[in-house]
This record gives sequence, structure tokens and C-alpha cells, in this order.
Amino acid sequence: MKTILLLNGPNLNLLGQRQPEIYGRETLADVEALAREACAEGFSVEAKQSNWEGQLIDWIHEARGAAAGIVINPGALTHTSVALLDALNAFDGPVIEVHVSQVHKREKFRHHSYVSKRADAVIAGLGVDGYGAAVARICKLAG
Ligand code: CA2
Repeated sequence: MKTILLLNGPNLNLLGQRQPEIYGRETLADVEALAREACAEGFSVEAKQSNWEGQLIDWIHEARGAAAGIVINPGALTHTSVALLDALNAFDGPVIEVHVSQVHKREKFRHHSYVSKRADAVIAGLGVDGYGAAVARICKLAG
């Protein structure tokens, strides 16, 4: 069984609880269930969320040689974290960056992503369906 690591960053534990006009009404538990449904046979999803940059980095390190691919919504760290980019650069498999909202229609500071310098694909504005598309794509790339 190949593992896909699904990482969600800061504040995404609040999905579905506030700002539904931007992030929709689905919760993080819904996201994780949807990701598992999108998984092809022979793959499983390991879903983790943290509000701590260092914790996300540790999980990416642990995925080296262990996970077939990473789907990541880095939250606001997308726009600030070179450390997260460096960690992802040390991971060899496919990486897909997901944003629930269409970040390019929002404030200018959300238009730049450090993670996009590493990501093999970037999905923004599909709502939580973006996670399903990302997982399906990783299964194709790593299958
Ligand atoms: O659109 C996305 O998925 C983002 O990665 C979400 C981040 C934001 O900083 C990025 O620019 C775009 C914020 C996640 C905060 O999520 C909340 C959800 C509900 C209520 C409050 C925060």
C-alpha cells in the first residue's frame, strides 16, 4: 500500500466554522473523508493538520522515503515560509499545493507562494474539491 501524505497548515482546523463565503461549509473532517474517497486502489491517505510550521516540516522530513506523494495546503505559510519550501525540496515524490479559495482574486499578499516553487501542480479556487483532484493526480503520477 502506498501512502499519500495530506498536510493542512495553520487555521485549517477551523474550516467550515467561519468565513463560509470564502472557504465553504465543509469541515477538515469532510476534507479528509473526500481525500480518502479520491484515492485509487493500492493507495491510502495519511491526513495531518498543524498550526505549527516546525511540526509540518518534521512531517515532511518523515515522509522522505516513506510517502508516495504529498498534498499540501500550507495555509498562510504559503506566502511566508522558505523553511517549508526547503523541506519540500528535500522530498523526492510528487507534491501538489491546494488552496480552497482562489488566492489570485484576493489580497495581493496571497498572490505569491514559496511552495509553488516546488509544487508539481497548484490548485486554487475549487473549494474542498481541490483536495480530491490533487489526491487523484498523485495516484496517477505515483501509480
Ligand atoms: O485558500 C486557502 O486554502 C488558503 O490556503 C487558506 C489560508 C490562507 O491564509 C491562504 O491565503 C489561502 C487560511 C486558512 C484559514 O482557514 C480558515 C477557515 C475558516 C475560518 C478561519 C480560517
